[in-house]
Amino acid sequence: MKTVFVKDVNKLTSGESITLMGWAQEIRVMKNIGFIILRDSSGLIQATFRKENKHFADLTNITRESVVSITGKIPEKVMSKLGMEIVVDSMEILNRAEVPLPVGIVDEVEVDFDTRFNNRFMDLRKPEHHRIFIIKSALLWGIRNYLMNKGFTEVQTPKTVSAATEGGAELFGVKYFEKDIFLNQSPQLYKEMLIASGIEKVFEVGPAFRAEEHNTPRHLNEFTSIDIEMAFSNHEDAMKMLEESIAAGVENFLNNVPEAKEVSLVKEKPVTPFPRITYSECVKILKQEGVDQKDGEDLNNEGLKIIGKRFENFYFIINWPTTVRPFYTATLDDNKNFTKSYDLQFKEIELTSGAQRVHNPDELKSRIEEKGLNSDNFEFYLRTFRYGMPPHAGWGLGLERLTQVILGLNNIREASLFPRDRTRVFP
Ligand code: ATP
Ligand code: AMO
Repeated sequence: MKTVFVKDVNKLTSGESITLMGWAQEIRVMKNIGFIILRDSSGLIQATFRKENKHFADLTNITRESVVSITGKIPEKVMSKLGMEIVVDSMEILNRAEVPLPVGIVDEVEVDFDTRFNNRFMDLRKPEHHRIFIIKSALLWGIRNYLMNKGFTEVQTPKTVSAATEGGAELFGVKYFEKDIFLNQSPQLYKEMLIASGIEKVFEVGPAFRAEEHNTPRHLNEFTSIDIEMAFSNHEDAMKMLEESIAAGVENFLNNVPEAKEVSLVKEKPVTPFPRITYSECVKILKQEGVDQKDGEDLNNEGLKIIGKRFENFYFIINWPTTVRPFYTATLDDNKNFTKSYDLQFKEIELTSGAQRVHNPDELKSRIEEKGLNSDNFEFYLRTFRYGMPPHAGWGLGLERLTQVILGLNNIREASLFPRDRTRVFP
């Protein structure tokens, strides 16, 4: 197993013999000296070959991006501009890369989107692309850790299902032996059913599938949903859990990923609580601004841009109208036209939807039917409300959206290793 990473070399003393393994990013041979710029997942180092070295001649045969193992010593005086150097004693070529490369790693030439994503394994060798996933991982780890510390249990629910949750239109149908079923849009019904099972606080990190018809810069057909559900809680409790989870995730990547501060738009742990604005206040502002915004309708992109300008980054839009929220959303105690719901926004982009849920089975059944859905299809879910279902609340947070907005990526696909969209199910 590889034991020394490039980033560790600075901690070693000169004269020490080490073996480094990685990719030959650049090869340069001059009359009396030659170099390989060796890259591994942690950084770049210059490997220097003196003419008398038996591998000096090999340098003319190595192709860019070949995988090599290099043993050598850290020199007394580092000459490399990279600030990291190893003077080579021996080298083994572990695997030779073919030429030409499908996409370059260091070349400045603009590569079109399709070429990049058709060759994603190479595209990810670029440190700036690789770093997105290190940050995404640290962000998720911070959120997970926060939820674990708050007593949540991580669960896994089925992705092959027989009922829609978030409305019928965006569903992928799947042939399942002799039945027609769907890929799950959200673990919504299952996380609520687990509340009835008495686990009380659950979270899931898993794929969610949406048959989005149009290619947009912020929609994927398969994304990672971070979902929570908590018993004996209301929407306010769930919002607090959300803002604290996000603050913990951001804090974790800022503290643990080198150069994260330079590339992140959010440079400090976000201050909580996040500001809140009601849907009705938004409508009032938009009407004043001359936007064609109707009461009771979703806020469109133009409107969200205007509202987003009023906040530095994260904020909640709360109390959405009942007409635009799913059947499981609880209504306000004093006004059935509005809900105990919220979206978390970052500027104009929605990151999370959440709410307190309906926990009365009769009300839930009517709400399903009011949305034009067949309540018989939801019997497996409804029955769990008839034998002791606590009041509960939760949210669903899109991990790629969160990564996208925090890093200011102009396309959500940059935050997905192998994105799925209307035209792409490859590689
Ligand atoms: P929802 O929760 O409403 O099902 P969502 O979680 O995917 O959708 P968004 O899609 O960001 O959240 O919703 C915000 C706004 O984006 C919507 O009000 C709508 O105007 C717009 N929008 C949603 N889906 C699409 C799409 N496929 N193409 C273009 N615009 C869209
Ligand atoms: P919603 O449908 O709003 O809510 O989805 C929750 C969050 O998931 C992300 N998201 C997406 N990300 C990328 N591509 C998509 N096509 C896509 N669709 C959604 C967004 C969004 O805010 N059951 C509820 C959650 C709940 O109430 O607990 C739900 O799924 O970041």
